[in-house]
Amino acid sequence: MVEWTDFERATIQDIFSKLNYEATGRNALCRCLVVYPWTQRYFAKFGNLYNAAAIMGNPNVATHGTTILHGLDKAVKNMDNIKGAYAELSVLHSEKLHVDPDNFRLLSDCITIVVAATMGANFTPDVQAAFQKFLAVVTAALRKQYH
Ligand code: HNI
Repeated sequence: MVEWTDFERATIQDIFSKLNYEATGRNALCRCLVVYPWTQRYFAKFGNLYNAAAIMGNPNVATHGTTILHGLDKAVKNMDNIKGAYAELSVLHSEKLHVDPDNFRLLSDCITIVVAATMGANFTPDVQAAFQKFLAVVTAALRKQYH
């Protein structure tokens, strides 16, 4: 089981209590699709992903970005059993969507960059350490059902 300090728990709750899910989700998924263009292969049905402007203006990308960020709520609410909380979602990404699990780390990095840009000076090294640990635990949980 993952051990969390009081500071880590409080930091994660604080970040998500102040999060703009729509803006953060859209910006993070856009970054992932632009910076790592091979990830676009999973979203063929989303329509025009031709360039960064098209991706930023794509309503399906915006909607899915919000879905992903709300997907993190499951971990925020189950800090002591993130692995169990993501078993079903891991199976979906592995067996139905066939998402290369390395992409979880890439999207997590994009989420971190967007949160850091939003928080500015408040995204201290201690806060970053807690947030990246949180996303690393989520990523490990999403990889768990891959065989
Ligand atoms: Ni992901 C669907 C959460 C990473 C590609 N994804 C979802 C759903 C959630 C979700 C929630 C909706 C499930 C449902 O409909 O029941 N995805 C997450 C989370 C992460 C993540 C929390 C990591 C932080 N997903 C990724 C990555 C990719 C990805 C890295 C590909 C690069 N996800 C998808 C695709 C779908 C999806 C594709 C289906 C979208 C659709 O509408 O068909």
